[in-house]
Amino acid sequence: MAVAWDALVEDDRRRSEAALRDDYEHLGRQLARRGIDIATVQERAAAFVVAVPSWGVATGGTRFARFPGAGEPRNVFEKLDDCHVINRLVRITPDVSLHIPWDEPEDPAALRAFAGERGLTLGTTNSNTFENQPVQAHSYKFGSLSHTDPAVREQAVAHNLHCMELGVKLGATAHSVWIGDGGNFPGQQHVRRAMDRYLGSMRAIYDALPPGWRLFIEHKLYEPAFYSTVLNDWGVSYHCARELGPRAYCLVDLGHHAPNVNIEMVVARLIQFGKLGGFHFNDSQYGDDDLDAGSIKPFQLFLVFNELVAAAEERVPGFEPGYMLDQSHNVTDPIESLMVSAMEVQRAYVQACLVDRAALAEHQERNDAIMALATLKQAFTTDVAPILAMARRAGGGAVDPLAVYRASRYRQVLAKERPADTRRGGGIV
Ligand code: RM4
Ligand code: MN
Ligand code: MN
Repeated sequence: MAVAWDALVEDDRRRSEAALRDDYEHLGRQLARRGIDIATVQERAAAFVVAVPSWGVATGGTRFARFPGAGEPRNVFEKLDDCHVINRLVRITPDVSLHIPWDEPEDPAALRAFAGERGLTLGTTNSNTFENQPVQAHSYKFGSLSHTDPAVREQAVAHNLHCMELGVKLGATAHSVWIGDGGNFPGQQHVRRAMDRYLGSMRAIYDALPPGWRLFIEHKLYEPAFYSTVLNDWGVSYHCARELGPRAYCLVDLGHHAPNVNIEMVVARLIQFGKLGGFHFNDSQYGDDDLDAGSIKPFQLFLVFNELVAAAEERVPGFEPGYMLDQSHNVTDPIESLMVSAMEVQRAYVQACLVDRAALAEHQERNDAIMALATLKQAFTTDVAPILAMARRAGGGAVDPLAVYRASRYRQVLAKERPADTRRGGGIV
């Protein structure tokens, strides 16, 4: 469908030019007083990238209901069209993570070409053994990679091998495994044996990892198993990644921890132990809420990036985390939510780039807790919006992506091409 993005973006740039320049110059003077060159920070902002999840461009749902809207993507090609819109406006999301079999292409080469024409890469494959597919011999009701029945485990391993073979054709370089395995009731599972079985299956997957690829394993405290999960926290994830070998890494989804867990500490430890593979960014109030990044705990997001930027600046060997979003939208337009999240993650990164690390180190040496926190707060409370906007502008994106997107009426226009599934209550606003 033809939206005149170039014209809309041009309008937005013209409208905002004077105010943006004013704000940017003012911030530039403020930062210069702190010994920071705003142009250098802008370059770092522009170089930042975070992948979007193909599954995030469709409306999610809860275990109670899903409210599909008109104009939603109906297949992986339409999903990539939506991902293209996101990147067209925010300029920091050129990579898309695929979920298999939700995104299973009939012709992988055609899908890769379709993505390439839109300036997108397909860097990570995600396997799905947490639900049954219409055609499959064995059920995952009681688990997949850790199932008691070897036939179920073999089927789940085969699915992961398939994902990686497909990924090679798509140009991916990483495979990510999250399982729903666990127990809903005390006593349901022999906890140690389930772990042994999981590791056995993961070894088969690790051994088939294509050359140059990394394997990510994602822990989660609970859900869909409500009493225990097999890969329940970062410590277990770390142990498993170590057991598997040097190309296995831990993936941290911000919504997969117990309330109040100090996630930046988890991140720091995984960096220190050489096993931080990447992130699924989102935000949460209670559990795996999959809310937009930065909507509930922006300071926590900043503190996570404080660890990441420190590690990058210290050139910690092997430090090369992959940044991805993982969220689900029930009440917002997924394109808007993903744009907001990408920009919030970028904001936290840029704020972390402003931390006066020499001063922080000195306060830490002197055990000056007040000044150490003040140093972090100085960076966190700096309004870096003009830097982000200028980076987008220089990269050909929108100064105000939400405004441009709304002006495009993309979803309304698409509603005709992609009608909602009214049998499931879609389309009623
Ligand atoms: C899980 C987990 C996985 C994602 C699925 C859809 O909670 O976060 O990363 O693939 O949801
Ligand atoms: Mn996730
Ligand atoms: Mn999740």
